[in-house]
Amino acid sequence: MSATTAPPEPTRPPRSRVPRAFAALIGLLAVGAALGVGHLVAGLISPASSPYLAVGDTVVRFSPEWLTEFAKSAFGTADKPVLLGGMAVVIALVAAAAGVTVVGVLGVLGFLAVFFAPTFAPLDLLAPAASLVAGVVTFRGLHDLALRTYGGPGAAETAPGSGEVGPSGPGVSRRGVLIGSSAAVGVGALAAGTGGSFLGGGIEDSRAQVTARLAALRGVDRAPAIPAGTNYAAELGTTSFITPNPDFYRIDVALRIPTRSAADWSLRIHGMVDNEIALSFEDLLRRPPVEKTLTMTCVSNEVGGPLISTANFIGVSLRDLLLEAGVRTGADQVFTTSVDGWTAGTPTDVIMEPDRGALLAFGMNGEALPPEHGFPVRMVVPGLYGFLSATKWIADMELTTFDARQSYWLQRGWAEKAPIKTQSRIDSPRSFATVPAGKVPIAGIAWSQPAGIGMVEVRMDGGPWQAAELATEVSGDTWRMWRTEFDLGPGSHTVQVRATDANGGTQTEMRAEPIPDGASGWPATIFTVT
Ligand SMILES: Nc1nc2c(c(=O)[nH]1)N[C@H]1C(S)=C(S)[C@@H](COP(=O)(O)O)O[C@H]1N2
Ligand SMILES: [Mo]
Repeated sequence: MSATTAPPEPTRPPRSRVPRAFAALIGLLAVGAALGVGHLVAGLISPASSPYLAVGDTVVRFSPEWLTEFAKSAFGTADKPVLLGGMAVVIALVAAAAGVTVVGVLGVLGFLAVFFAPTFAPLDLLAPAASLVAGVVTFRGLHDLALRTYGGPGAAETAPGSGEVGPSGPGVSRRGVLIGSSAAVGVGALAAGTGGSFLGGGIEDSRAQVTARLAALRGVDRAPAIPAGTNYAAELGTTSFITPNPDFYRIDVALRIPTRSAADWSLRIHGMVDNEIALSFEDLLRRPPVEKTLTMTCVSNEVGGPLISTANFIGVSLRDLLLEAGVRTGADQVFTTSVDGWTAGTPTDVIMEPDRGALLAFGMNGEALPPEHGFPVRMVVPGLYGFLSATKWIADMELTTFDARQSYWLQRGWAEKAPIKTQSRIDSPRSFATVPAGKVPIAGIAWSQPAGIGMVEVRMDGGPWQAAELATEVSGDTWRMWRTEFDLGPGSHTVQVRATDANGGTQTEMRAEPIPDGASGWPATIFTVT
Protein backbone atom coordinates (compact mmCIF):
# COMPACT_ATOMS: atom_id res chain seq x y z
CA MET A 1 0.00 0.00 0.00
CA SER A 2 1.53 3.22 -1.12
CA ALA A 3 1.03 6.58 0.41
CA THR A 4 -0.92 7.85 -2.58
CA THR A 5 -3.58 5.19 -2.28
CA ALA A 6 -3.93 5.32 1.50
CA PRO A 7 -7.35 6.27 2.73
CA PRO A 8 -7.48 9.64 4.39
CA GLU A 9 -6.70 9.43 8.10
CA PRO A 10 -9.60 10.11 10.39
CA THR A 11 -9.53 13.77 11.34
CA ARG A 12 -8.14 14.23 14.84
CA PRO A 13 -8.97 17.27 16.87
CA PRO A 14 -6.41 19.88 15.87
CA ARG A 15 -3.37 19.79 18.20
CA SER A 16 -2.10 22.84 19.95
CA ARG A 17 0.24 24.69 17.67
CA VAL A 18 1.87 26.66 20.46
CA PRO A 19 5.57 26.37 19.57
CA ARG A 20 7.39 24.08 21.94
CA ALA A 21 9.83 26.75 23.07
CA PHE A 22 6.96 29.04 23.90
CA ALA A 23 5.14 26.32 25.81
CA ALA A 24 8.32 25.84 27.85
CA LEU A 25 8.48 29.57 28.47
CA ILE A 26 4.89 29.55 29.75
CA GLY A 27 5.80 26.77 32.23
CA LEU A 28 8.81 28.77 33.39
CA LEU A 29 6.83 31.97 33.74
CA ALA A 30 4.02 30.28 35.65
CA VAL A 31 6.43 28.70 38.13
CA GLY A 32 8.42 31.95 38.31
CA ALA A 33 5.26 33.88 39.11
CA ALA A 34 4.34 31.29 41.74
CA LEU A 35 7.74 31.53 43.44
CA GLY A 36 7.89 35.32 43.19
CA VAL A 37 4.41 35.85 44.61
CA GLY A 38 5.00 33.26 47.35
CA HIS A 39 8.26 34.95 48.33
CA LEU A 40 6.59 38.37 48.36
CA VAL A 41 3.63 37.30 50.50
CA ALA A 42 6.03 35.49 52.84
CA GLY A 43 8.14 38.65 53.11
CA LEU A 44 5.02 40.58 54.11
CA ILE A 45 3.72 38.05 56.62
CA SER A 46 6.32 35.53 57.77
CA PRO A 47 9.66 35.26 55.96
CA ALA A 48 10.12 31.59 56.79
CA SER A 49 6.94 30.68 54.92
CA SER A 50 8.40 31.33 51.46
CA PRO A 51 7.65 28.11 49.58
CA TYR A 52 11.01 28.24 47.76
CA LEU A 53 13.00 28.51 51.00
CA ALA A 54 10.73 26.00 52.73
CA VAL A 55 11.47 23.45 50.01
CA GLY A 56 15.18 24.27 50.37
CA ASP A 57 14.94 23.80 54.14
CA THR A 58 13.22 20.47 53.60
CA VAL A 59 16.03 19.35 51.30
CA VAL A 60 18.55 20.38 53.98
CA ARG A 61 16.64 18.60 56.74
CA PHE A 62 16.25 15.36 54.84
CA SER A 63 19.67 15.29 53.19
CA PRO A 64 21.55 12.15 54.14
CA GLU A 65 24.60 12.72 56.31
CA TRP A 66 27.10 11.94 53.52
CA LEU A 67 25.51 14.52 51.24
CA THR A 68 25.57 17.22 53.92
CA GLU A 69 29.23 16.54 54.68
CA PHE A 70 30.05 16.43 50.98
CA ALA A 71 28.33 19.80 50.45
CA LYS A 72 30.18 21.31 53.41
CA SER A 73 33.57 20.09 52.25
CA ALA A 74 33.01 20.80 48.55
CA PHE A 75 31.41 24.23 48.85
CA GLY A 76 32.15 25.34 52.43
CA THR A 77 29.92 28.26 53.35
CA ALA A 78 28.88 28.59 49.70
CA ASP A 79 26.80 25.43 50.21
CA LYS A 80 23.64 27.52 50.66
CA PRO A 81 23.82 29.47 47.36
CA VAL A 82 24.82 26.21 45.64
CA LEU A 83 21.74 24.46 47.04
CA LEU A 84 19.36 27.30 46.16
CA GLY A 85 20.90 27.65 42.69
CA GLY A 86 20.69 23.89 42.10
CA MET A 87 17.05 23.93 43.16
CA ALA A 88 16.39 26.79 40.73
CA VAL A 89 17.88 24.75 37.88
CA VAL A 90 15.87 21.63 38.73
CA ILE A 91 12.64 23.60 39.15
CA ALA A 92 13.28 25.46 35.88
CA LEU A 93 13.81 22.18 33.99
CA VAL A 94 10.62 20.68 35.44
CA ALA A 95 8.71 23.90 34.82
CA ALA A 96 9.85 24.11 31.20
CA ALA A 97 8.38 20.67 30.56
CA ALA A 98 5.33 21.32 32.70
CA GLY A 99 1.64 21.34 32.05
CA VAL A 100 -0.79 22.90 34.46
CA THR A 101 -0.91 19.70 36.54
CA VAL A 102 2.83 19.83 37.18
CA VAL A 103 2.54 23.48 38.15
CA GLY A 104 -0.18 22.44 40.60
CA VAL A 105 1.95 19.59 41.96
CA LEU A 106 4.90 21.95 42.52
CA GLY A 107 2.50 24.26 44.34
CA VAL A 108 1.32 21.43 46.58
CA LEU A 109 4.96 20.52 47.35
CA GLY A 110 5.52 24.11 48.46
CA PHE A 111 2.45 23.83 50.67
CA LEU A 112 3.68 20.63 52.30
CA ALA A 113 7.18 22.02 52.83
CA VAL A 114 5.76 25.04 54.64
CA PHE A 115 3.25 22.99 56.60
CA PHE A 116 5.81 20.50 57.90
CA ALA A 117 8.47 23.12 58.73
CA PRO A 118 9.50 23.00 62.40
CA THR A 119 8.37 26.60 62.88
CA PHE A 120 4.96 26.25 61.21
CA ALA A 121 2.16 28.63 62.23
CA PRO A 122 -1.26 28.74 60.49
CA LEU A 123 -0.66 32.17 58.89
CA ASP A 124 2.30 30.62 57.08
CA LEU A 125 -0.15 28.93 54.72
CA LEU A 126 -0.95 32.24 53.02
CA ALA A 127 2.31 32.39 51.07
CA PRO A 128 2.10 28.90 49.51
CA ALA A 129 -1.61 29.48 48.82
CA ALA A 130 -0.84 32.71 46.99
CA SER A 131 1.95 30.88 45.21
CA LEU A 132 -0.30 28.08 44.02
CA VAL A 133 -3.00 30.47 42.80
CA ALA A 134 -0.44 32.67 41.03
CA GLY A 135 1.12 29.65 39.31
CA VAL A 136 -2.11 28.11 38.08
CA VAL A 137 -3.71 31.42 37.05
CA THR A 138 -0.57 32.49 35.19
CA PHE A 139 -0.29 29.16 33.42
CA ARG A 140 -3.94 29.13 32.38
CA GLY A 141 -3.91 32.78 31.35
CA LEU A 142 -0.79 32.59 29.20
CA HIS A 143 -1.75 29.21 27.79
CA ASP A 144 -5.19 30.43 26.67
CA LEU A 145 -3.63 33.52 25.19
CA ALA A 146 -1.11 31.40 23.33
CA LEU A 147 -3.78 29.06 21.98
CA ARG A 148 -5.75 32.00 20.72
CA THR A 149 -2.62 33.37 19.14
CA TYR A 150 -1.34 30.20 17.52
CA GLY A 151 -4.63 28.37 16.92
CA GLY A 152 -5.35 24.86 18.12
CA PRO A 153 -8.13 23.76 20.38
CA GLY A 154 -10.02 26.71 21.69
CA ALA A 155 -8.76 29.02 19.00
CA ALA A 156 -11.97 28.84 17.06
CA GLU A 157 -14.18 29.30 20.10
CA THR A 158 -12.27 32.12 21.66
CA ALA A 159 -11.15 34.06 18.63
CA PRO A 160 -14.54 35.22 17.32
CA GLY A 161 -15.80 38.37 18.82
CA SER A 162 -12.43 39.46 20.03
CA GLY A 163 -12.26 41.71 17.02
CA GLU A 164 -8.51 41.33 16.89
CA VAL A 165 -8.07 39.64 13.51
CA GLY A 166 -5.50 41.69 11.67
CA PRO A 167 -4.88 41.95 7.92
CA SER A 168 -2.21 39.26 7.85
CA GLY A 169 -4.41 36.74 9.59
CA PRO A 170 -5.27 36.10 13.21
CA GLY A 171 -2.57 36.60 15.74
CA VAL A 172 -0.56 39.62 14.71
CA SER A 173 -1.78 41.88 17.45
CA ARG A 174 -2.52 38.90 19.66
CA ARG A 175 1.08 37.89 19.38
CA GLY A 176 1.92 41.34 20.61
CA VAL A 177 -0.45 40.91 23.53
CA LEU A 178 1.03 37.51 24.31
CA ILE A 179 4.62 38.71 24.23
CA GLY A 180 3.71 41.77 26.27
CA SER A 181 1.87 39.69 28.86
CA SER A 182 4.72 37.20 29.11
CA ALA A 183 7.26 39.96 29.59
CA ALA A 184 5.03 41.58 32.21
CA VAL A 185 4.69 38.28 34.08
CA GLY A 186 8.46 37.75 33.98
CA VAL A 187 9.26 41.22 35.25
CA GLY A 188 6.49 41.02 37.86
CA ALA A 189 7.76 37.66 39.16
CA LEU A 190 11.31 38.97 39.47
CA ALA A 191 10.12 42.15 41.20
CA ALA A 192 7.94 40.19 43.61
CA GLY A 193 10.76 37.78 44.45
CA THR A 194 13.27 40.58 44.97
CA GLY A 195 10.77 42.58 47.00
CA GLY A 196 10.09 39.55 49.18
CA SER A 197 13.80 39.18 49.91
CA PHE A 198 14.05 42.75 51.15
CA LEU A 199 10.87 42.69 53.21
CA GLY A 200 10.82 41.11 56.61
CA GLY A 201 14.48 41.96 57.09
CA GLY A 202 15.21 45.28 58.67
CA ILE A 203 17.12 44.28 61.79
CA GLU A 204 19.92 46.76 61.07
CA ASP A 205 18.22 49.46 63.17
CA SER A 206 17.78 47.05 66.02
CA ARG A 207 21.43 45.95 65.73
CA ALA A 208 22.63 49.57 65.78
CA GLN A 209 20.62 50.20 68.93
CA VAL A 210 22.04 47.12 70.63
CA THR A 211 25.58 48.14 69.64
CA ALA A 212 24.98 51.56 71.22
CA ARG A 213 23.58 49.94 74.38
CA LEU A 214 26.68 47.71 74.60
CA ALA A 215 28.96 50.72 74.52
CA ALA A 216 27.02 52.22 77.43
CA LEU A 217 26.88 49.03 79.57
CA ARG A 218 28.19 49.57 83.10
CA GLY A 219 29.85 47.17 85.46
CA VAL A 220 30.97 44.73 82.79
CA ASP A 221 33.15 41.89 84.09
CA ARG A 222 35.68 42.51 81.31
CA ALA A 223 37.87 39.93 79.64
CA PRO A 224 41.54 40.78 80.24
CA ALA A 225 43.02 42.86 77.43
CA ILE A 226 44.84 40.76 74.83
CA PRO A 227 48.50 41.10 75.85
CA ALA A 228 51.35 41.72 73.42
CA GLY A 229 52.98 38.66 71.89
CA THR A 230 49.92 36.46 71.45
CA ASN A 231 50.36 35.98 67.73
CA TYR A 232 52.70 36.29 64.75
CA ALA A 233 50.29 37.93 62.33
CA ALA A 234 52.51 40.97 61.87
CA GLU A 235 55.74 39.05 61.12
CA LEU A 236 54.46 35.93 59.42
CA GLY A 237 51.01 36.91 58.13
CA THR A 238 49.48 34.06 60.14
CA THR A 239 46.16 34.00 62.03
CA SER A 240 45.39 37.10 64.10
CA PHE A 241 44.43 36.48 67.72
CA ILE A 242 40.94 37.98 67.54
CA THR A 243 39.07 37.08 64.38
CA PRO A 244 37.33 40.13 62.88
CA ASN A 245 33.57 39.51 62.73
CA PRO A 246 33.38 39.35 58.93
CA ASP A 247 36.07 36.62 58.93
CA PHE A 248 34.57 34.54 61.75
CA TYR A 249 33.69 31.09 60.42
CA ARG A 250 29.97 30.52 59.89
CA ILE A 251 28.13 27.21 60.07
CA ASP A 252 24.38 26.75 60.25
CA VAL A 253 21.48 25.21 58.40
CA ALA A 254 19.60 28.51 57.90
CA LEU A 255 18.91 29.30 54.24
CA ARG A 256 17.50 32.62 55.36
CA ILE A 257 19.04 34.32 58.38
CA PRO A 258 16.33 34.77 60.99
CA THR A 259 15.44 38.44 61.46
CA ARG A 260 14.02 38.84 64.94
CA SER A 261 14.65 42.27 66.43
CA ALA A 262 15.91 42.68 69.98
CA ALA A 263 12.53 44.22 70.92
CA ASP A 264 10.68 41.13 69.65
CA TRP A 265 13.07 38.67 71.25
CA SER A 266 12.23 36.64 74.32
CA LEU A 267 13.43 33.41 75.86
CA ARG A 268 11.54 30.98 78.02
CA ILE A 269 13.51 28.70 80.34
CA HIS A 270 11.17 25.89 81.26
CA GLY A 271 10.77 22.13 81.58
CA MET A 272 12.39 20.42 84.56
CA VAL A 273 12.86 23.62 86.59
CA ASP A 274 11.38 24.90 89.84
CA ASN A 275 10.81 28.44 88.54
CA GLU A 276 10.07 29.07 84.89
CA ILE A 277 11.87 32.16 83.62
CA ALA A 278 10.77 34.42 80.78
CA LEU A 279 13.42 36.88 79.61
CA SER A 280 13.11 39.88 77.32
CA PHE A 281 16.17 41.53 75.80
CA GLU A 282 15.80 44.34 78.37
CA ASP A 283 15.80 41.74 81.15
CA LEU A 284 19.08 40.38 79.79
CA LEU A 285 20.66 43.84 79.76
CA ARG A 286 19.71 44.29 83.43
CA ARG A 287 21.72 41.24 84.45
CA PRO A 288 25.45 41.47 85.31
CA PRO A 289 27.31 41.56 81.98
CA VAL A 290 30.29 39.26 81.43
CA GLU A 291 32.86 39.48 78.64
CA LYS A 292 34.96 36.49 77.59
CA THR A 293 37.52 35.87 74.90
CA LEU A 294 36.60 32.48 73.45
CA THR A 295 37.71 30.24 70.63
CA MET A 296 34.83 28.46 68.92
CA THR A 297 35.17 25.55 66.55
CA CYS A 298 32.96 23.25 64.53
CA VAL A 299 32.88 19.48 64.89
CA SER A 300 32.96 19.27 61.08
CA ASN A 301 36.36 20.93 60.98
CA GLU A 302 38.85 18.61 59.29
CA VAL A 303 42.39 18.32 60.63
CA GLY A 304 44.02 21.56 59.44
CA GLY A 305 40.63 23.06 58.54
CA PRO A 306 39.40 26.65 58.75
CA LEU A 307 36.29 26.25 60.95
CA ILE A 308 37.80 27.84 64.06
CA SER A 309 37.76 31.47 65.18
CA THR A 310 38.17 33.61 68.29
CA ALA A 311 36.13 36.58 69.51
CA ASN A 312 35.30 38.64 72.57
CA PHE A 313 31.77 37.66 73.50
CA ILE A 314 29.66 39.67 75.87
CA GLY A 315 26.57 38.31 77.56
CA VAL A 316 25.25 36.94 80.82
CA SER A 317 26.10 33.85 82.81
CA LEU A 318 23.99 30.89 81.78
CA ARG A 319 24.86 29.08 84.98
CA ASP A 320 23.43 31.92 87.08
CA LEU A 321 20.21 31.86 85.06
CA LEU A 322 19.85 28.12 85.55
CA LEU A 323 20.58 28.48 89.27
CA GLU A 324 17.68 30.92 89.43
CA ALA A 325 15.46 28.60 87.46
CA GLY A 326 16.34 25.76 89.83
CA VAL A 327 17.21 22.74 87.69
CA ARG A 328 15.47 19.59 88.91
CA THR A 329 17.40 16.38 89.53
CA GLY A 330 17.69 14.23 86.42
CA ALA A 331 17.47 17.09 83.90
CA ASP A 332 20.71 16.13 82.17
CA GLN A 333 20.05 18.07 78.95
CA VAL A 334 19.62 21.78 78.22
CA PHE A 335 17.63 21.59 75.00
CA THR A 336 17.66 24.84 73.04
CA THR A 337 15.68 25.78 69.95
CA SER A 338 16.41 28.63 67.56
CA VAL A 339 13.95 31.00 65.90
CA ASP A 340 14.21 28.83 62.77
CA GLY A 341 13.60 25.55 64.57
CA TRP A 342 17.18 24.19 64.78
CA THR A 343 17.93 22.45 68.07
CA ALA A 344 20.94 21.65 70.26
CA GLY A 345 21.26 19.56 73.39
CA THR A 346 23.94 20.62 75.88
CA PRO A 347 24.90 18.53 78.90
CA THR A 348 23.51 20.38 81.95
CA ASP A 349 26.47 19.45 84.13
CA VAL A 350 28.90 21.20 81.76
CA ILE A 351 26.91 24.45 81.85
CA MET A 352 26.69 24.21 85.66
CA GLU A 353 30.48 23.89 86.15
CA PRO A 354 31.42 26.99 88.18
CA ASP A 355 34.43 27.80 85.98
CA ARG A 356 32.97 26.88 82.60
CA GLY A 357 31.72 30.35 81.78
CA ALA A 358 28.82 29.40 79.49
CA LEU A 359 27.16 32.52 78.13
CA LEU A 360 23.92 33.76 76.69
CA ALA A 361 25.74 36.21 74.44
CA PHE A 362 24.49 39.34 72.71
CA GLY A 363 27.75 41.08 71.80
CA MET A 364 30.73 40.05 69.68
CA ASN A 365 33.92 42.08 69.35
CA GLY A 366 32.30 45.26 70.63
CA GLU A 367 29.15 45.21 68.53
CA ALA A 368 25.78 43.48 68.55
CA LEU A 369 26.00 39.91 67.27
CA PRO A 370 26.14 39.99 63.46
CA PRO A 371 22.92 38.62 61.90
CA GLU A 372 24.68 35.45 60.69
CA HIS A 373 26.18 34.83 64.14
CA GLY A 374 22.89 34.78 65.99
CA PHE A 375 21.49 38.29 66.51
CA PRO A 376 20.00 39.15 68.92
CA VAL A 377 21.06 36.36 71.34
CA ARG A 378 23.00 33.11 71.10
CA MET A 379 24.53 30.57 73.40
CA VAL A 380 28.28 29.91 73.71
CA VAL A 381 29.77 27.16 75.86
CA PRO A 382 33.57 27.19 76.01
CA GLY A 383 35.12 23.83 75.21
CA LEU A 384 32.13 22.22 73.46
CA TYR A 385 31.71 21.96 69.70
CA GLY A 386 29.11 24.36 68.33
CA PHE A 387 26.61 21.75 67.15
CA LEU A 388 25.61 20.86 70.70
CA SER A 389 26.10 24.16 72.47
CA ALA A 390 26.23 27.33 70.38
CA THR A 391 22.56 27.91 69.46
CA LYS A 392 22.23 31.10 67.39
CA TRP A 393 18.96 33.10 67.26
CA ILE A 394 18.00 31.29 70.45
CA ALA A 395 14.26 31.25 71.19
CA ASP A 396 13.61 28.52 73.73
CA MET A 397 15.42 26.62 76.47
CA GLU A 398 13.96 23.47 77.95
CA LEU A 399 15.49 21.50 80.80
CA THR A 400 14.91 17.86 79.93
CA THR A 401 16.73 14.54 79.57
CA PHE A 402 18.80 13.13 76.71
CA ASP A 403 16.35 10.22 76.67
CA ALA A 404 13.36 12.48 76.10
CA ARG A 405 14.54 14.71 73.25
CA GLN A 406 17.07 14.38 70.44
CA SER A 407 18.61 17.53 68.98
CA TYR A 408 19.14 18.25 65.26
CA TRP A 409 22.58 16.70 64.70
CA LEU A 410 22.01 13.89 67.18
CA GLN A 411 19.16 12.72 64.94
CA ARG A 412 21.67 12.69 62.09
CA GLY A 413 24.26 10.47 63.68
CA TRP A 414 26.49 12.91 65.57
CA ALA A 415 27.52 12.38 69.17
CA GLU A 416 25.57 13.24 72.31
CA LYS A 417 28.68 14.44 74.13
CA ALA A 418 31.44 16.18 72.21
CA PRO A 419 34.09 18.12 74.08
CA ILE A 420 36.51 19.85 71.70
CA LYS A 421 39.53 17.63 71.02
CA THR A 422 43.07 18.88 71.59
CA GLN A 423 44.23 19.95 68.14
CA SER A 424 46.81 21.96 66.25
CA ARG A 425 47.16 23.46 62.80
CA ILE A 426 50.07 24.58 60.64
CA ASP A 427 49.43 28.01 59.13
CA SER A 428 52.86 28.71 57.66
CA PRO A 429 54.11 27.53 55.26
CA ARG A 430 50.87 26.88 53.40
CA SER A 431 50.36 23.50 51.74
CA PHE A 432 52.43 23.18 48.55
CA ALA A 433 54.01 26.61 49.09
CA THR A 434 57.47 27.29 47.69
CA VAL A 435 59.88 28.98 50.11
CA PRO A 436 63.55 30.04 49.83
CA ALA A 437 66.24 27.80 51.33
CA GLY A 438 67.71 28.77 54.71
CA LYS A 439 65.90 29.35 57.99
CA VAL A 440 62.26 28.54 57.27
CA PRO A 441 59.72 29.74 59.85
CA ILE A 442 57.02 27.21 60.78
CA ALA A 443 54.01 28.58 62.67
CA GLY A 444 50.45 27.80 63.56
CA ILE A 445 47.81 27.46 66.25
CA ALA A 446 46.90 24.88 68.88
CA TRP A 447 43.94 24.57 71.21
CA SER A 448 42.72 22.46 74.10
CA GLN A 449 39.76 24.02 75.91
CA PRO A 450 39.48 24.53 78.81
CA ALA A 451 42.86 23.20 80.00
CA GLY A 452 44.99 25.23 77.62
CA ILE A 453 48.12 24.31 75.68
CA GLY A 454 51.25 23.21 77.57
CA MET A 455 53.53 22.27 74.69
CA VAL A 456 53.64 22.13 70.90
CA GLU A 457 56.15 19.94 69.07
CA VAL A 458 57.15 20.03 65.44
CA ARG A 459 59.09 17.55 63.34
CA MET A 460 60.50 17.82 59.84
CA ASP A 461 60.55 14.92 57.39
CA GLY A 462 59.91 12.36 60.11
CA GLY A 463 62.88 13.56 62.21
CA PRO A 464 62.89 14.05 66.00
CA TRP A 465 60.15 16.13 67.65
CA GLN A 466 61.29 19.58 68.69
CA ALA A 467 59.44 21.90 71.06
CA ALA A 468 58.12 25.04 69.39
CA GLU A 469 58.07 28.49 70.99
CA LEU A 470 54.63 29.24 72.46
CA ALA A 471 53.10 32.71 72.13
CA THR A 472 51.67 34.43 75.21
CA GLU A 473 48.61 32.61 76.54
CA VAL A 474 45.30 34.47 76.85
CA SER A 475 43.36 31.71 78.57
CA GLY A 476 42.72 27.99 78.38
CA ASP A 477 39.51 28.77 76.47
CA THR A 478 41.34 30.23 73.50
CA TRP A 479 43.73 29.05 70.87
CA ARG A 480 47.45 29.57 71.36
CA MET A 481 49.92 30.44 68.61
CA TRP A 482 53.30 28.74 68.23
CA ARG A 483 56.33 29.07 65.98
CA THR A 484 59.72 27.55 65.29
CA GLU A 485 62.38 27.49 62.56
CA PHE A 486 64.15 24.82 60.57
CA ASP A 487 67.28 25.19 58.47
CA LEU A 488 66.27 23.63 55.18
CA GLY A 489 67.92 22.82 51.88
CA PRO A 490 66.20 22.58 48.51
CA GLY A 491 63.65 19.85 47.92
CA SER A 492 60.25 18.72 49.08
CA HIS A 493 59.65 18.73 52.84
CA THR A 494 56.90 17.54 55.15
CA VAL A 495 56.34 19.20 58.50
CA GLN A 496 54.17 17.74 61.24
CA VAL A 497 52.85 19.13 64.50
CA ARG A 498 51.29 17.80 67.69
CA ALA A 499 49.98 19.66 70.73
CA THR A 500 49.98 18.70 74.40
CA ASP A 501 47.50 20.20 76.84
CA ALA A 502 48.42 21.84 80.14
CA ASN A 503 47.76 18.51 81.95
CA GLY A 504 50.22 16.60 79.78
CA GLY A 505 47.76 14.91 77.42
CA THR A 506 49.08 14.84 73.85
CA GLN A 507 46.69 15.02 70.89
CA THR A 508 46.13 11.60 69.42
CA GLU A 509 47.91 10.52 66.25
CA MET A 510 44.89 8.38 65.40
CA ARG A 511 43.17 9.76 62.33
CA ALA A 512 39.41 10.15 62.70
CA GLU A 513 36.80 11.72 60.46
CA PRO A 514 34.73 14.57 61.91
CA ILE A 515 31.63 12.40 62.44
CA PRO A 516 30.57 11.60 65.17
CA ASP A 517 32.57 13.69 67.64
CA GLY A 518 35.33 15.59 65.83
CA ALA A 519 38.38 14.92 63.64
CA SER A 520 41.70 13.82 65.10
CA GLY A 521 45.23 13.14 63.91
CA TRP A 522 48.48 15.06 63.56
CA PRO A 523 48.38 17.73 60.87
CA ALA A 524 51.06 17.64 58.18
CA THR A 525 52.04 20.13 55.48
CA ILE A 526 54.06 19.41 52.36
CA PHE A 527 56.01 22.30 50.84
CA THR A 528 58.97 22.93 48.57
CA VAL A 529 62.24 24.69 49.33
CA THR A 530 64.15 26.16 46.40
N1 LIG B 1 20.28 28.27 65.01
C1 LIG B 1 21.41 27.61 64.74
N2 LIG B 1 22.45 27.70 65.59
C2 LIG B 1 23.59 27.04 65.32
C3 LIG B 1 23.73 26.23 64.18
C4 LIG B 1 22.61 26.14 63.30
O1 LIG B 1 22.64 25.45 62.27
N3 LIG B 1 21.47 26.86 63.61
N4 LIG B 1 24.92 25.58 63.93
C5 LIG B 1 25.81 25.35 65.07
C6 LIG B 1 27.14 24.93 64.68
S1 LIG B 1 27.29 23.38 64.00
C7 LIG B 1 28.26 25.68 64.94
S2 LIG B 1 29.80 25.06 64.68
C8 LIG B 1 28.13 27.06 65.44
C9 LIG B 1 28.84 28.03 64.54
O2 LIG B 1 28.64 29.35 64.97
P1 LIG B 1 29.15 30.53 64.04
O3 LIG B 1 28.46 30.37 62.71
O4 LIG B 1 28.78 31.79 64.74
O5 LIG B 1 30.62 30.37 63.90
O6 LIG B 1 26.77 27.48 65.53
C10 LIG B 1 25.89 26.51 66.03
N5 LIG B 1 24.63 27.15 66.21
MO1 LIG C 1 29.44 22.91 63.85
